[in-house]
Amino acid sequence: MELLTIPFSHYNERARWAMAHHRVVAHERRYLPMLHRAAVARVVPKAQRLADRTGSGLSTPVLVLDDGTVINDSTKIVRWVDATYGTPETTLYPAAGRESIVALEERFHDDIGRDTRFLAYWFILRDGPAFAELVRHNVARWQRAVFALGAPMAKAAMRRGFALTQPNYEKVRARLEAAVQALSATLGDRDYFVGERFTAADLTAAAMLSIMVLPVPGYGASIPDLRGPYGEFRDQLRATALGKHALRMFERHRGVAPAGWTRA
Ligand SMILES: N[C@@H](CCC(=O)N[C@@H](CS)C(=O)NCC(=O)O)C(=O)O
Repeated sequence: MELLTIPFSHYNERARWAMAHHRVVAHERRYLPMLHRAAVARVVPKAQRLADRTGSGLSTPVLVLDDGTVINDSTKIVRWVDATYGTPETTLYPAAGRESIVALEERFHDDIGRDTRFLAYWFILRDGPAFAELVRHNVARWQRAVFALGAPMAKAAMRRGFALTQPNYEKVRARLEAAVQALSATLGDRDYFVGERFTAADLTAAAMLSIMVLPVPGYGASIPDLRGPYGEFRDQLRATALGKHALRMFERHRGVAPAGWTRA
């Protein structure tokens, strides 16, 4: 099977992590933002291109099964992988906690994920060397060449697409800080969000926060050292209960890509 990704995106990390958890192997086809659109349009049928609260109809990740079935949403991918490969011991949705897990997952995906993505783009687009490094280490040479030509246009499109303005930055940062505080209080000093084991709620919380607490062990893309305002905000979040939970989940449960995982 194939997984189409924007490699450094946390929605993609979420799908990769669920696959690694169940030792499911794929060929990962990695694209830079904007270049992903043509690749996704080639495999996702028109009727299946549905925008949601966070992504366009051409968003990544997209999982293409060997029989041609296309699953183009990280939540659906996590559920499909778990239903297909999970056992009562390994499932990310143990029956006893399922309802709470699904509710938490939705909140992490819709709210935390949207805001951490905004902030990651906000910070990285203001740090030329870090952005160049992100591009250099994560995709094939032809994409780097195309991107070098179109970089100013692509950056402008991302600024427009995510409405990266100063007032929005202030609003999103305050909203994320409040959400992190509330979720830290919900978690308290427990290791996991639901019950005594690792579930899809923990995986999604950690994946959605990951790009704001990097580096974390096992992340499926190469991320530059975060300096300046990005690094300062990262340090602030790593000190919260939610930030510590994310680091703990990556340390304990992320592992490396299963043998046989390939990338282009
Ligand atoms: N609800 C989708 C959202 C995914 C999403 O927003 N993906 C971003 C990664 S940064 C993306 O591909 N954005 C580009 C686009 O929407 O065209 C999911 O969970 O898979």
